[in-house]
Amino acid sequence: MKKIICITGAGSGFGEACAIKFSEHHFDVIITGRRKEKLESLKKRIEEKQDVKVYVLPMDVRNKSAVFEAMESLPAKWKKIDVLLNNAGLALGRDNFDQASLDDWDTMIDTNVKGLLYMSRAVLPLMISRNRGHIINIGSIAATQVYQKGNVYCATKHAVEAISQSMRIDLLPHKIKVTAIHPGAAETEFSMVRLKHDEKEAKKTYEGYEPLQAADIADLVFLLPPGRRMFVSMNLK
Ligand code: NDP
Ligand code: 8X3
Repeated sequence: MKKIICITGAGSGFGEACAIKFSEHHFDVIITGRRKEKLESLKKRIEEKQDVKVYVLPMDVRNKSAVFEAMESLPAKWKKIDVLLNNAGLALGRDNFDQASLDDWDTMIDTNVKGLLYMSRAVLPLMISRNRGHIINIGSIAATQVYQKGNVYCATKHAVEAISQSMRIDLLPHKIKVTAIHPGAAETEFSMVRLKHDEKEAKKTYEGYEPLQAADIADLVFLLPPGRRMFVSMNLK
């Protein structure tokens, strides 16, 4: 019987790289995200290469009822989730506090904080009933540091670290391990999303240093022993 990992935001970046990495290590994979076509394409690529199964579960983590209904809809075999990777998240805008868009703030809080909470609560009963499980939360270097014009994105990632610490304590009696991984800047769709598809501005994000790649994070997510916290920095050029 293969182990099962459920990954949020698996259509690109870290989530996609983690789906590939875990499939290479014989995990069956539940992949979630809003863009169904990205998930279907990933499923095809993985199943062509590896002797594993991929279950596509499109959802928006901000939609509380959709998250719970999606997990409930899983066939019994797929409910035996060993690892939940809370990865879906985004930054929107690089604006001073007094100028930032309130809608951007709402979206970041709803996705990075509330989405992670909903997913965790929807999956936890499945783990608790088996008295085992591992939750991995993707934070950011912004989980402990703030930078200019990072305001609410940094706040959401501080929240991810605080939630991870709480989970680690409260879920110990159920033998559920909790890991938080805090990457520095990595070259994914992240900057294009943050800068609203302004390619020139997005490229500037990585000037002066060598960004991490999604595969670097996937290697760490796979190797890190459960229950830890890790910071990952990028390299100066
Ligand atoms: P990407 O933009 O490549 O991936 C983010 C994924 O999250 C997308 O596949 C997106 O899929 C999904 N997502 C976004 N909003 C929602 C939603 N409401 N519901 C479901 N899925 C959603 O960026 P990364 O891979 O870089 O980001 C992954 C995580 O890593 C994020 O939490 C980010 O904050 C964090 N991070 C990123 C760093 C970086 O520099 N790249 C550094 C540190 C942390 P879809 O649009 O299809 O829903
Ligand atoms: C993304 C990396 O440095 O923009 O979390 O906060 S950074």
